[in-house]
Amino acid sequence: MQKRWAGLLLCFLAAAAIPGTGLADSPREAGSGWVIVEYRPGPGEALAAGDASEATHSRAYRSLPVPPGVPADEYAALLRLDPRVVSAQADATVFATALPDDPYYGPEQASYLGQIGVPAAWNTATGKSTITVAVLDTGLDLAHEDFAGRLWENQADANSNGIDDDGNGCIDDRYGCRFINLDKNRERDCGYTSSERTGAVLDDHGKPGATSHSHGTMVSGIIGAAGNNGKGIAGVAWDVKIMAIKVLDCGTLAHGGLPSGEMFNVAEGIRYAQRMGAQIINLSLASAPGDQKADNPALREAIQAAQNQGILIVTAAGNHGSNPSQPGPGYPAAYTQFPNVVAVGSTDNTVGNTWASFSAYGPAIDFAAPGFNIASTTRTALGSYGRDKGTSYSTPLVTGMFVLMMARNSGLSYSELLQIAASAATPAPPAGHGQNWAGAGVINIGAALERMPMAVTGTPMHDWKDLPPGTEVRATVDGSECGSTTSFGFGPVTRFVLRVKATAESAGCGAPGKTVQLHFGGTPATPTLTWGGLNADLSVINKDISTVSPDPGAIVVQPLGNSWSNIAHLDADGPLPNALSYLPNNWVAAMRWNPGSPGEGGGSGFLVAARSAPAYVNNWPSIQRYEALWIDASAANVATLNPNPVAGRTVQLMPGWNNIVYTGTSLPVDDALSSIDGKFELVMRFDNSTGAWLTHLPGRSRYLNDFGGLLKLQVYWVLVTEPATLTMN
Ligand SMILES: [Ca+2]
Ligand SMILES: [Ca+2]
Ligand SMILES: [Ca+2]
Ligand SMILES: [Ca+2]
Repeated sequence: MQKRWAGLLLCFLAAAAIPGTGLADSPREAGSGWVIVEYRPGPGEALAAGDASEATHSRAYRSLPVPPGVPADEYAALLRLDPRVVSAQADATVFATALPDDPYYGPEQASYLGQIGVPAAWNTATGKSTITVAVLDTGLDLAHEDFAGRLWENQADANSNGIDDDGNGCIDDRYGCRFINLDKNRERDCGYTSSERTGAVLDDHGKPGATSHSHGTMVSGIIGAAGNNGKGIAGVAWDVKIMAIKVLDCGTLAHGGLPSGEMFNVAEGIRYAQRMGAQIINLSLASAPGDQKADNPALREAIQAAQNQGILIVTAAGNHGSNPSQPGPGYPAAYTQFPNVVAVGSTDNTVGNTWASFSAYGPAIDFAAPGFNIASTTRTALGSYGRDKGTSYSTPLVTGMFVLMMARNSGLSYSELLQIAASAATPAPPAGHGQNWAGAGVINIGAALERMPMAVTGTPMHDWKDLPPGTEVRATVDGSECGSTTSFGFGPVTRFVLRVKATAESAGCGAPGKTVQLHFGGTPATPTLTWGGLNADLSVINKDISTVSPDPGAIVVQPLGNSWSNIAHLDADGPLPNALSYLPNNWVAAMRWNPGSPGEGGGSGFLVAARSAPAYVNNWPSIQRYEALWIDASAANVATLNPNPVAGRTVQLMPGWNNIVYTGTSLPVDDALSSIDGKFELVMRFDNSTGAWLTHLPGRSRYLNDFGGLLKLQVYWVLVTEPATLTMN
């Protein structure tokens, strides 16, 4: 069986332990929520003559903190109303360059990580523990100090009972799984006793004193060793989960101490990684170039399945570049038919990131990354930290880049990530052989992060009801056009998928602290979106964004139908019927719903005020502003002055139906009624013009509800289950 599968070669050359080193500094901070205000010079603040050349300095700029709960832009708009204020605008958030305090960062890593923009990338993303990278390699030192909290775990089989509890084909696979065939050499040199798939994923590469060792632990550390923890090195991603999949043995004498494995087991490892939820797979391994046995259907099917699920496979080109007869990359890097397979070559980062003469080359190479003196974690028993060279170690730098990109925006496809990484790469200098060795170029992780767009998906709405397919959806930032698309029908709903450009792609567009304004059909929508700073996710999924009918102006017009209409009393408090003098003269009777609480002995019912009946007929002597009433009249428009209700008005609601005048900001129903969350079952509105009842059932699909939001100064019926205080802001 084993002979059918090609042997694998590792893509590293020689490792060395790192000597002791000093500490790097670690300035870290993040600011947000400030408004820059420019005040006019007041009396007695006239400029001194000598200051004329520095007029801008003599103006009074001040930085004011934004009050909690208030969008910075709105606070700035408020301040601009002050006649003493010349200008006020929300401050952009900037971040100090966050350098990690890991002791080997400065002396060992800063040079080559600086060349590929990693410190700049850390201004906006340092990783995310929700992202899982499967490392198919020699395993991992699970107890290493720089992997504390970075181990992916399979909770469903996190025991040692010898049983595959979760039926995933691997026994006791708490941290990952081992896929290695047993043979005589492995039995003798590695101490393996079976080919069984188990959770035995400890890195066993190298013996004490060996010049090379800990391949899997090194590869994993480059991707995701804990950063800024004051220990060892910093991974490109300070925070990520590593799934350890052992497909390479300890390095048998038969292979000169080089770890090896079977391509079939690599395919099995890819399938395991996919099943168990990895988003990226790192393969710092390759077959010998030209070994056609390595191109097998099992491997192709596993890669295809990973591609179908949007999983990136980042794989080493191999170290055969110095052999002119077979310089090409081995498999799986050699596959060009799978766009999710990213083949990585090495630069010589000690000589201007030129081609590293060991690095395999050919059409399949997609990116290059530094490959010399790459520092990382080693097995604790062998000294914990070391450095090495080879495409094995360029590959995890590229994997780390994709982790940071996914941390910055979780909503992009792998092909979008690849396109952004390619556009951000630094063109590579040509090599003497004249062939492609770096693909799109040398990765620039900082530039890639700066180019990440905001991804917004949802439904374009007006008053929180779907607008039709074909609606134009646009985004602006400070008035600059930063992306547009057209909505489309998706079953019964309307959808859009919008990319909002970053300022690195289109000047004036997104940057930390900036406000993104969406427009549906040319109308500004609410709420606006904020371009987040450090470790904020730029993916916005299904947030309710809507254009909203404008609030009533100085005059509020309410339509009456023929017969009964439900309107808001916006005029002053007063005795009935005189207080209703704004109604047409033909009104007959008015009623008000009086909610009651049966448990407290009260009863619901209508209070009545007839216009020209004897006083003893009426049980409703006076009305107050913001009461809702029914009026029996003929069709007309009723106009009253807008009382401009203040925010924070409260209404006491009783179990059963309540008829209210909504005086808060126009909002989606759930937001408008958040103060009685969980206590209301149904909201209704009577359309006076048509005489129809409209309903909104919380939790029901939006397209089945008649309305989706509460609009300012409209009248609603709310069915509540218990006494509740509604606050309208
Ligand atoms: Ca299992
Ligand atoms: Ca088990
Ligand atoms: Ca560390
Ligand atoms: Ca490729």
